Amino acid sequence: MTVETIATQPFQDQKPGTSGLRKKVKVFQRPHYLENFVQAIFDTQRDREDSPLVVGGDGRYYNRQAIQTILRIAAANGCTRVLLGQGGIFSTPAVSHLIRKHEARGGIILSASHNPGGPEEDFGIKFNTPNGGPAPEKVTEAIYTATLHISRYHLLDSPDIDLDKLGATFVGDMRVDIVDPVSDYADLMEQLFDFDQIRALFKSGFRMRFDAMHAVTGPYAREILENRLGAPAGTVVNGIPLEDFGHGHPDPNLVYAKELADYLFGPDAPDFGAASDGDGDRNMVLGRHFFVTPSDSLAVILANAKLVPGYRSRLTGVARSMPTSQAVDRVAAKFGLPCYETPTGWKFFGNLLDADRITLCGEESFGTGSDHVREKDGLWAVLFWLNVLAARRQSVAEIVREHWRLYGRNYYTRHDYEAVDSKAADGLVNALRAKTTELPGQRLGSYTVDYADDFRYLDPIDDSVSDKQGIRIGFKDGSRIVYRLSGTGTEGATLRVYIEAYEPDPARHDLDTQQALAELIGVANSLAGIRERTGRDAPTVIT
Ligand code: VG1
Ligand code: CO
Repeated sequence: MTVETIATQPFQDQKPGTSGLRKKVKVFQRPHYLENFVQAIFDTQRDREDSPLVVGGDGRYYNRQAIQTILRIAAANGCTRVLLGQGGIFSTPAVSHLIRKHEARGGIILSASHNPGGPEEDFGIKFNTPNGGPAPEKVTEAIYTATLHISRYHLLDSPDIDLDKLGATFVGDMRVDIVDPVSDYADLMEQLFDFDQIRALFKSGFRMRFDAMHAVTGPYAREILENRLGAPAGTVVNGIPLEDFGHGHPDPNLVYAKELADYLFGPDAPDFGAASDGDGDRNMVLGRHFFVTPSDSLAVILANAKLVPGYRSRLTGVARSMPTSQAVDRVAAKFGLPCYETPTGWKFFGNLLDADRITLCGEESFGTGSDHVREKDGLWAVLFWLNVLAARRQSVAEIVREHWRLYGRNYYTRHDYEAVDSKAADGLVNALRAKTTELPGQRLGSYTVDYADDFRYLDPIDDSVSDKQGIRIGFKDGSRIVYRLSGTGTEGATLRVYIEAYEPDPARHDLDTQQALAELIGVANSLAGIRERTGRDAPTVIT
């Protein structure tokens, strides 16, 4: 076996977005495309070079081929050891855990998360640093810069390995340990949550459904919920990871997890329902006839953390991404805990977690997590809820309603306009940015603007600055409108509009969300000129 050095030319489009490099599979299949990006990782990430590299993905189409290529490049670049999930499978939080457990040099995760999979669909790759978390901006910038100057990559001329056979194998001199992707992660969950209490809950007849959406969490959920916690067989549905996610869109929300939502709102609804996304880092949580918004979920998790062994008496603070509703802020204030507001994307929580400034964090986009790993974690959130339900023995609806009575309700919605013309989307955001200076003090309908800006984040740990993170318009009564463009889409632009209003009065806690927010939604549409600029009459997805 020989190391070949292959001449290549830069691609101009390898700038990682919110969560790594995401493109159509067809783009990744172009000669040298994946190779260039992987070589750029090895050319720039030289910490702990003698430690293992963790590699795995969500099982989508092209996962297996990409892994063989990555192994050849890793071996040719002097990597000594790789930890690989059996079948090329690892959920994103499981990779994060293994990096930390083995003090690895980092990880390469192959996923386009909630985007569909298949030959015509999406693929993605991202590098996680030795702390287990997604690379911070300075690292992704370094990798991107390397892709712009690359002229060669190294490849070991070696045969494919069998990805399914557990145990050690070699690619040249590089040792590859193929491990069960589930067991270490399941053990970690057992350390954090009261499994005995949850087992007793299932014994008492509590029923749930977990929809793995044909994506990576199936094997994890089966092992944890059915094998270790005693939930009846069949609790986990769509539990076998498929390359095309069964033609589905593995995005756990009311639109794409409709089957689950219909079941939870139907006549035979169980007590609890949950789903996760392609790579296992997101979660949706439902009670019988009740949907929990992710923003509320984060607030309820914080409010009930004392019921969960792994968190009982060790909360240092919380953080939420900027567009996430301010529900958690109210709980933090009551507990006297600091609450940080970060830009969208899990990488921005990393420094706060590493410095122990925060214990829990979350995003409105169905992402919740803690300092147990450095990624958001879908099953972790589901287990947190199960632990709370087992300790309180109330329904999901009762718990959330009681939470609103105590703290008030933050009505919240997100409107997504997908595959919008990129120029139109940029124009819309630029026009809003230009308006921000004149908005404060203005009346828009019955709302008065308090502040308006394009969010700029100063990281309190390393003083790095991230600007242009989204237009925020705050009103005097605490309501907000946020506009930002997605950094994970692969077709045109996706405009996201986030609308939030605070309602302290319990008599007004049972309104329909879109109705409760109707006036503010109108304000958001007309202020940005969404129809005029994008030609769209209605959002593609309303959450
Ligand atoms: C979206 C979400 C963001 C999340 C990101 C990655 O980004 O809004 O909150 O962190 O996806 O999620 P954007 O830029 O499209 O709004 V995922 O599950 O990659 O892992
Ligand atoms: Co994901």
